[in-house]
Amino acid sequence: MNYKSKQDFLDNVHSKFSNEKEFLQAVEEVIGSIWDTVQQSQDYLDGNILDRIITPERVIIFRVPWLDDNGSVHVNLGYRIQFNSAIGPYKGGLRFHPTVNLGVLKFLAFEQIFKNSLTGLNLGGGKGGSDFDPKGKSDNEIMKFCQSFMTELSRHIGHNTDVPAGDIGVGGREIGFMFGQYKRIRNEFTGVLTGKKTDWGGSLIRPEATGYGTVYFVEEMLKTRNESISGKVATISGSGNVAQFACEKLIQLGAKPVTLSDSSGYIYDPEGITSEKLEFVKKLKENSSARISEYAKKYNVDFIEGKTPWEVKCDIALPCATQNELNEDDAKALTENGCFVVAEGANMPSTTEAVEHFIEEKILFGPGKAANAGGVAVSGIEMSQNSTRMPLSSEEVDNLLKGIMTRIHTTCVQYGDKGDFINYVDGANIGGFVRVADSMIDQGIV
Ligand code: NDP
Ligand code: 2IT
Repeated sequence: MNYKSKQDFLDNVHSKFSNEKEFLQAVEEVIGSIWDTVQQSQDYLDGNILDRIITPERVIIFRVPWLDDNGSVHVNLGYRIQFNSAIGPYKGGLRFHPTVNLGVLKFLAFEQIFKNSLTGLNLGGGKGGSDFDPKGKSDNEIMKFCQSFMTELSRHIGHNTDVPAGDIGVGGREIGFMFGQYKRIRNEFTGVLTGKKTDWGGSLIRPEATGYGTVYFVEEMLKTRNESISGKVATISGSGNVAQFACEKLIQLGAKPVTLSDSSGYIYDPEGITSEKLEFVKKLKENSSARISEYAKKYNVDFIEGKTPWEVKCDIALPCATQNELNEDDAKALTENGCFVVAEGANMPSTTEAVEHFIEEKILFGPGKAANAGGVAVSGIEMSQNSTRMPLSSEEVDNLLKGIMTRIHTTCVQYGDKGDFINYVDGANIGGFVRVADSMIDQGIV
């Protein structure tokens, strides 16, 4: 179908998916970047690539019943969005959080298509999860939930079909419970999940990969302005997996991270978060109910309740918590305070208006699908270690990760260079899209 204009296409998408607001936000951004590229290709137009790429190949929604420690029965919704397999098996994380719904998971799976393409590996796009809230649950309840979730999910995934991993609320412990259940049901030991512990098939550096990769991407962006990370002040949101390892790499490279946060508020440590203080955070956050405010008590710094850290003066800001956690006012506060680098460790943490502001101001803005692709890239490397049954050393994986982040940066420059500045949003969207679209054309109308 040929659309009269970009607006005509977007109006149609809006009318079809009016209650999936995060999905609409993600689609609108990608379409904004790729529209001209599509109009210039007769193959893309003839193949109706736009309608096909915004439509998931398959959406699975299922019941997850589980028993709590008192014997009461609970029911949550489980999901897996198998969005696009043009360049590889579906790949993407599982999120357990009460805000999970179809629109959130469709946005995440849609973003994942382009992110995975940018890694240069053979990974399709997928995402899944549940509205289950891990906070306040016992280990036994988490295990029961994970087993019930996997009992159904196991019918739909496989190491050559769809390979889930972690995301918000899903880390090594949950991957362990789900892997155990998959193995029991299918009687096979395969790399069906990534983010496994190293004793049973996980990759070294996978826990670190998203945060480290985001900082490697920042390094590449800074090089375009003959700058480096050393000596820069950085604000970080979140205090989970991505935030912790972004913080760790910043410390290693001589920057001064001054904030971390969670859904209750943020801590501001003007002296800088050191390796020792970060160890405290890692231990603290092994319990998902623990609050970052404990840091403020222990190290006698400010805890700012109910707010995000974007009001703090910094050179570099790394949103590493969740979607739409940085709005237009936050973006203005950041640039007015001199911040000139923003890299998204989280998926779509900046609102549409915030992104527009960063681009108008021509700062170094690395969108999530480029900046946080290191996590899924090392998941791809985990899959290849599982296939060859040959583990790599930390140094080997870290070097591969650096190489991939550098190549993603090069792709962003190739497609996003506007002469006087690099639009990394266009660069990532077009660079990620072209490979998937060409593969879809090669494979016919499927
Ligand atoms: P974790 O569960 O380890 O940590 C999540 C952090 O974000 C916690 O500090 C949590 O605070 C905070 N957070 C979550 N939801 C909200 C909310 N609605 N409002 C405010 N704060 C919130 O998750 P990850 O670190 O793995 O993921 C963080 C982000 O990075 C997500 O956007 C994820 O999609 C993205 N990402 C993750 C990758 C990975 O490999 N893990 C790879 C690429 C991207 P609280 O404890 O209070 O809930
Ligand atoms: O958003 C993401 O890229 C992830 N949560 C990681 C996905 C993966 O398969 O490692």
